[in-house]
Amino acid sequence: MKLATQAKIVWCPGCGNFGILKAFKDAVGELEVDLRRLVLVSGVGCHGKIADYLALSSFHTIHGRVPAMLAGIKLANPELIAVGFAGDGDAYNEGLVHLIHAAKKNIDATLIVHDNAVYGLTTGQATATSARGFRGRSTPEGNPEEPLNPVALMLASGASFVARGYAGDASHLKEIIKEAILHRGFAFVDVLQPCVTFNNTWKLYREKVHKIKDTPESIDEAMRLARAEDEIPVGILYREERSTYEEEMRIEPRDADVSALLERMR
Ligand SMILES: Cc1ncc(C[n+]2csc(CCOP(=O)(O)OP(=O)(O)O)c2C)c(N)n1
Ligand code: SF4
Ligand SMILES: [Mg+2]
Repeated sequence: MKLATQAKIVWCPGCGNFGILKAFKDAVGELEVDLRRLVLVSGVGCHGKIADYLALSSFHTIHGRVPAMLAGIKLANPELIAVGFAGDGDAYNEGLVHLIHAAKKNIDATLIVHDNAVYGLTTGQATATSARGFRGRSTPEGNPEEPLNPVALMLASGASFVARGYAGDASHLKEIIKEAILHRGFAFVDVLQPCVTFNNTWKLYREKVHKIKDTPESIDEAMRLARAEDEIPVGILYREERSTYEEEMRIEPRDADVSALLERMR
């Protein structure tokens, strides 16, 4: 099945979102997942448009509530494969509490965060992941705060799969996304995504990003990599097997074929 839609892509030329779109499409193609079971959720922001560019069932939800929607989908029908796309402002500012609780509960869903370290759609305000000193609309004199480390936060919150990807390496990101979708439990992927218009980090990432070979055995080692500063490690930093919230709640699987449901409603 073709995943592209008729929608015109309105992201700025050179935006890191193109790499994420490509990686996701290729991951879904290679996994050969049952597309009737796949449900997407996207948040508010430039990243949120990704749902318009994929011919799949999707919700475009309100700002910060992507993890809450993923939880709702899985509690309504655990047979569905739920994948969310959020922005950094979306997930790490507006919706931070929802993110932490989705990880803590171990909802069986994947969350991909388009982390451009800026509020892109609203033209360049600082978010939780903006670098100290970042100059934008809300911080003309430079951001006075240290950035949040979302990967370290997710490790501390109990996410059972934690990864960092890079939009400039769609092939490596595709492999991470495949593993995230296959993971049973909350799979979190923070994607370093340059915003050419309001926070152009291409040069920085080209110099500092480096791929890790193996996933660390311990959470302490994962945390050390998450907090590394001289270079930025990308790859799967942590994974563990743990029962999911849906299993603990003993939610009954349902028929995932939406066409049969629609037929019954006619
Ligand atoms: C509750 C709420 N607060 C603020 C806004 C305004 N708003 C719309 S898009 C946006 C920026 C989104 O930034 P981010 O989540 O980082 O996504 P990006 O545009 O960078 O992909 C904001 C603040 C909103 N829609 N809802
Ligand atoms: S404003 Fe930034 S994040 Fe939004 S489409 Fe343009 S380059 Fe991409
Ligand atoms: Mg952003």
